[in-house]
Amino acid sequence: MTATETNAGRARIAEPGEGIGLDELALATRNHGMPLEALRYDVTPPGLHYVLTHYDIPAVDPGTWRLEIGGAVERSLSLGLEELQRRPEVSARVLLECAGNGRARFEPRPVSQPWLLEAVGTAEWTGTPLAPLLEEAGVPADAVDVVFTGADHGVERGVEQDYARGLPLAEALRADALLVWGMNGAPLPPQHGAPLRLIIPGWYGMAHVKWLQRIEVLTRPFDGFQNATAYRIKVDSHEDGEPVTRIRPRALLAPPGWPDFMTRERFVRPGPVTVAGRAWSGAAPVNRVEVSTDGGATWDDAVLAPADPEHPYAWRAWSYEWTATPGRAELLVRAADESGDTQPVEQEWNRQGMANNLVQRVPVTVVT
Ligand SMILES: Nc1nc2c(c(=O)[nH]1)N[C@H]1C(S)=C(S)[C@@H](COP(=O)(O)O)O[C@H]1N2
Ligand SMILES: [Mo]
Repeated sequence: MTATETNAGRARIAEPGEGIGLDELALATRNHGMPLEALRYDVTPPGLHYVLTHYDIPAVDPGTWRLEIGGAVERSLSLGLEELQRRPEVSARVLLECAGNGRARFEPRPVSQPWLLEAVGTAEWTGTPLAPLLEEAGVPADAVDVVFTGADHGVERGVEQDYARGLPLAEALRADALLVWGMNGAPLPPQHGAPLRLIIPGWYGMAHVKWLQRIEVLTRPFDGFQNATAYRIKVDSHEDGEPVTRIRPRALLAPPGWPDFMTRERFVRPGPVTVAGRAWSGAAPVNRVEVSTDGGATWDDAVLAPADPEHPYAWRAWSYEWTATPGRAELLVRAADESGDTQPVEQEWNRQGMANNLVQRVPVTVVT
């Protein structure tokens, strides 16, 4: 039997009222989110950063591993980890967010990794710039895309593949595109792509290829599964759809007070409550965060931490002073960025559940 016969080619949409299934639960236990209380940290502590792996974490021996750079280049390069680590070293604080963040909030629900809102984290990544390596290999004038291939292998909607993503050449040549071997001052952990991964600040998670082993320059657009079939924003399955690229604006709040163990419902006491969280956008700097404490009827500006020019692709802290009065309240938060983009209050559905930056709603009971 071929892989194609074992699997349907199309993404499945849940039936109306269909609960999360065991297959989605299996994905959710492998791929964990960042608990929202961790929004308090500038840099997400080890183990709290979200994880998303399509197939298995591959076994890679860093001693024998090599990075191959080839395709339409003037000279192919092959580099071991130590050779890479002798190159100029830089660190950058960069936020990652999975393009599927918010998927399980869509109605109807696209069946895949059922993220609520936690598929996000900010790390300090250490490595070396990609562009000088591409220049050493020699990029031809008619180059279009650069393809990054990981050491992980699997089958997805019937298509057997190594995880591979193409990136437009201009993005790959950005001075802040990095090949990294370190995370938060320690070696890159297995689940985050050891020994080497790509970091392309501002893009949704799928572009930051982990367990990187091959970089290929193409003189045509890459038509592999993760670009041509997956990561497309489309409503009808027959459309080509728009490719998923940069992170849309989003603000999240760390739910205040204390939770109920089972329902995660929140409780606070009456009086002053500081509501705080983080905001980000991959296209342009965030310039406004607004909070509603009445279910979206009225909005008020939150206080945004000063912009940090050292870390343009990290998240930004914000806070809001709320005076809680007994009864039920619903907290909402939304961010806008300098490009004029903001978060929708009503869902803008697509069939793969991509880039859903619908505003967060947190019901809170104010107890006396
Ligand atoms: N090789 C490889 N790279 C990958 C993936 C993968 O499955 N295989 N998942 C991508 C996706 S969808 C996301 S959201 C990010 C997650 O990175 P993290 O697990 O370090 O948070 O890695 C990306 N890079
Ligand atoms: Mo992702």
